[in-house]
Amino acid sequence: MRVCLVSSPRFNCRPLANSLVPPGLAIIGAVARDAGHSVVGVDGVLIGNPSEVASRVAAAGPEVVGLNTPTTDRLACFKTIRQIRNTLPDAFIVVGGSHFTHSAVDALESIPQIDAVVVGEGEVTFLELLEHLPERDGLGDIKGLVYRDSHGQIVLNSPRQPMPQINHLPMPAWDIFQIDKYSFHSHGVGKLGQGGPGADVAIGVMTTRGCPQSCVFCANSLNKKMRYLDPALAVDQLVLLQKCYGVTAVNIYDDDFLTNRKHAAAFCEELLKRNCRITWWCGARPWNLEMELLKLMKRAGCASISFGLENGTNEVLKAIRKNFTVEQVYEAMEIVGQINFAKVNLFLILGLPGETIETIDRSARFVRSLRPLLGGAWQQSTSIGQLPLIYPGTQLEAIGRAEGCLPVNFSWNRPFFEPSRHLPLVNRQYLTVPHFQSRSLPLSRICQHLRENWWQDMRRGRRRRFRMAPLRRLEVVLGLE
Ligand code: B12
Ligand code: SF4
Repeated sequence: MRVCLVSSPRFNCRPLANSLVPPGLAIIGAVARDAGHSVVGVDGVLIGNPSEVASRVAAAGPEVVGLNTPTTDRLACFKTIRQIRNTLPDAFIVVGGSHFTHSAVDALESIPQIDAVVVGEGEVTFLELLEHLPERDGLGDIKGLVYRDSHGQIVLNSPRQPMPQINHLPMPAWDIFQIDKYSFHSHGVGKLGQGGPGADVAIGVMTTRGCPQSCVFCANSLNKKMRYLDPALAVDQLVLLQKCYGVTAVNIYDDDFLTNRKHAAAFCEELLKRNCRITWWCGARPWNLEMELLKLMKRAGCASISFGLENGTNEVLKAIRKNFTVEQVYEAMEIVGQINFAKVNLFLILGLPGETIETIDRSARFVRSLRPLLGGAWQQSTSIGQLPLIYPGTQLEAIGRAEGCLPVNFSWNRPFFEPSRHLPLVNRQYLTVPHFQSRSLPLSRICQHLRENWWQDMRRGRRRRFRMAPLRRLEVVLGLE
């Protein structure tokens, strides 16, 4: 089959170079190509305009078109799908990834141009789908597929379990995308950060799949089973990226790089053994960190770690099921602070279940108290206080429905805009995603509190940043800029 894999344009349909090669599409592209299909990629995110994306897709003459999108960019993706259908009336259009996985039936109901949704991990399901096309016979036997049958009925097949292991997977087909046109800001690490063509290239690699935790706002419900990539195979990817693509920095995509400390250490040892000198950064849970392992990570090229702290009070951490305490976070930061990483990011979300005005202030004070521990890393740090967004398939979606955050007839695959009068300064793409707010603490109250209590702090010398508040405001509140 001739397959074309397309990344979604951003929410505003403008080209964005400061992005990453789409990993989900790159891996299913590799699997399809290994099975003998002809695979091309179209960088929707770099092109921007949906009609332009559609004409590039049409030029490739595919029989199958595959797309994915984050929820934040989905409206641009839907436009692109419609344009592709106009130019290729007979192509089979299939979508996948987290957004469509958790809203599969809704997507087929709302967007008649879509033929099928691959739910969960796509490697095997997509391959089986290609084997059943173009006749479309036997689609009902493919686990993990939701599709429209020849009578227009939506058919929901039985689910596909996650693959037991991931060592057999090929290298992602990065080459089907214009890898040298991408650059992703690296939180100020290394030479990256310029963006645009010609800038240093950063790309993502996974050394594990899965996360056993169950944070209420996270869409990982189908991705709980841990799988570990053999460290030698993970390092093979880094070496290839460095040698063949000139990649200078790598984002380790693992949900928590430190879920299994032995595996993390083995990956670092392998990098050192093979003398693979490349800058990388990762995300981890801020608890129970080991000094020796962090030192090893630094020696192996880790420049930065991001921690999803979310809140600085134990009540809210418990309510959102983070499974660590502020005392553990403090201890963890005492250790991280001694390693001298270039950068340590602490991510916060304001207004999750259990939040009160008092916990917001306490969180802010707690995060501030970590500053002396992190020294220089903190100086460049970005700690994002973001308002809570509801993504499909999360526990927060159910909680949000009960709190009346989603309209009664809400659909993940039809246009939605959060009324912005209470959130005048939030990034626009986030207004396309429903926000969580509890009846006892509406977001307008949070914004009002920030304005009344922190406005002067926020104004001081930082006028240019105002547009992004309150996302940015909290950074200023906490003295992070
Ligand atoms: C790395 C990462 C990022 C990176 C890079 C994202 C990028 N554009 O490449 C950064 C930091 C930029 C990022 C940003 C965001 N992210 Co993010 N991110 C991840 C993370 C940790 C890994 C993604 C990944 O590479 N996975 C590896 C690949 C192989 O898996 P995959 O993409 O799921 O693909 C598989 C299947 O889904 C399927 N598949 C995927 N696409 C397709 C397409 C077809 C046609 C088919 C058949 C199959 C298929 O097959 C693949 C192989 O099995 C995931 C969590 C996770 N563990 O997946 C969150 C995740 C994708 N991100 C998430 C979110 C919320 C965001 C943000 C919206 C956060 C924010 N508030 O700004 C932004 C969106 C930015 C944007 N416009 O892309 C959510 C997605 C929720 C949603 N419904 O969109 C996730 C799932 C985290 C979570 N658990 O809640 N993210
Ligand atoms: S937020 Fe991070 S730790 Fe929590 S469930 Fe999601 S991936 Fe796991």
